[in-house]
Amino acid sequence: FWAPQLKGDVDKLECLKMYAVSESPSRPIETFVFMDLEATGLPPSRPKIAEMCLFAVTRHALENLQYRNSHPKPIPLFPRVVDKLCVCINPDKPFTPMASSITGLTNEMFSWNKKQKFNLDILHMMTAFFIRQHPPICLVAHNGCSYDFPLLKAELSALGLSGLDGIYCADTLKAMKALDKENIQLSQFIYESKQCGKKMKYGLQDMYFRFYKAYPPNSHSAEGDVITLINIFQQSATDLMWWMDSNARPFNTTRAMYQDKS
Ligand code: DCM
Ligand code: MG
Ligand code: MG
Repeated sequence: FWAPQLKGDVDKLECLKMYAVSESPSRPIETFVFMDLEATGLPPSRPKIAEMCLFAVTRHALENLQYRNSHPKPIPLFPRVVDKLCVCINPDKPFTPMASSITGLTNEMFSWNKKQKFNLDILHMMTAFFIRQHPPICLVAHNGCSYDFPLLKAELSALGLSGLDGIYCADTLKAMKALDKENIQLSQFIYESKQCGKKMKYGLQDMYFRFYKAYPPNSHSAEGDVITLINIFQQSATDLMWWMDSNARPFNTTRAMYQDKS
């Protein structure tokens, strides 16, 4: 009974320490770069990236969503003006059976298709992609603080690179939990869930189901997950952007998921 409470308190302390040394952007974020990574496994397996997808969407697009009339409520249309970068990366490490099964990726596919490893060109592609976006720029990933950001940091660190200068990052899973807690959004849904004694679920697919009453297509492909993330972001874009303006932190303050052994 005590352990989880203590762990929670330690997490809170870690968060406070982190916020003490990091700063949120001094002006509103102008570009949200939605990101998803597929990799060889979960954090304990020291995964390597196999696929990276970035969709850059402007604040303007998210503040001026168009809707398709639909019953019982209108559905936001996917933004039309979006820059996209999807890259296959030879992870040079065996996939765990689970990771291979959910992503549909195998090590053979990368060698058959002569795909290159994570190298300096990936950083150059990302940098060129970012230079074309209106700053401040914020990377957005679902569970990003626990998975995508530390993993990207680990891969960059392994190449001796410090990170992504001037880029912020924010985690939609954290944001959606925080907003639910503040009762800013979805109060009706929380009320209904509590009535049924159900625990709120915040996974990408659960969040999509919450809004669209169907499971998202192309789960566990980097591009499919980015599209799903944007679809759920659009459902409470104003609140999420507001939360990120004050809670985004510099990507470079991310701690690598693991240290390179070599
Ligand atoms: N992953 C895994 N096992 C799971 C879920 C995820 O090994 N049950 C790993 C492989 C995925 C990566 O995490 O490529 C990213 O997960 P997601 O597809 O949810 O973005
Ligand atoms: Mg993901
Ligand atoms: Mg994914």
